Amino acid sequence: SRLCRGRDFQIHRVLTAFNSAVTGEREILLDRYLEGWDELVKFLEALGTVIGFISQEVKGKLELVRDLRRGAPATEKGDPYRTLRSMMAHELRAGLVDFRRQSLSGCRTLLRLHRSLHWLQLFLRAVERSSAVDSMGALCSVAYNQALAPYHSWLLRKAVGVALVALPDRAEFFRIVCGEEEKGEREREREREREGRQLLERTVLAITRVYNITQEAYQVNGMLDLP
Ligand code: 1PZ
Repeated sequence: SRLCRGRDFQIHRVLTAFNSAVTGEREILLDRYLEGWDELVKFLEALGTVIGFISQEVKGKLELVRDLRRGAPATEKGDPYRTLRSMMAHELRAGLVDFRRQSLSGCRTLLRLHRSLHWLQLFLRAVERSSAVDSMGALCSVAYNQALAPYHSWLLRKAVGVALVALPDRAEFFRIVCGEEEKGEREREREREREGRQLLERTVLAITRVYNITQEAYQVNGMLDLP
């Protein structure tokens, strides 16, 4: 749309991907889920080089799941990596899920992405409620401490703290979310922020729906703590 041509990143693609990831049977389509993440990676990349290690991490996880999908293509018996539930069933049946040690299963890999979506939900909700005085770095780290830090080592938590200090300011953030070329005018900035907020709201809803279904699937299979 006209509103949201931000560099390479387009938030409506995030919205579309996560909306179309959910089927009528409350299945999560992995291809759509990964596409949603591809777009989020573009957003991360637009934020600057300091948080480059974060987008590298996400890309690595996306690649791993896609490699697994390519390695176990559809047959007449089914398509193992078509949906989240089919992946879980396939990997459990094939003994690929290790409950005691780190492994390279799709289940444990996607769990990291899933926890990151939790971070993203918390962060975006905080952005929605925020005002001009709140710094993006602060909103990020509050969400980080709640959603991801409990799973990270001390060293990593420190590195993330350093990376978050280098985040761009609010105006730049909304420019990326809902980019326009012109800058500066107060009225225009406010208008852009309003439009950005509306799209953010719908995106948060789509992500929350995907998150909740995914959470339930991990819970049912006792896989919320996969190492
Ligand atoms: C908008 C600014 C973004 C701030 C993001 C908040 C901080 C995220 C910190 C991520 C650290 C990445 C370094 C590698 C961590 C991995 O050790 C862990 C566990 O994986 P394992 O080692 O078990 O294989 N990886 C993760 O926890 C995944 C973290 C990804 C974070 C992505 C957040 C961005 C979401 C999209 C934003 C648009």
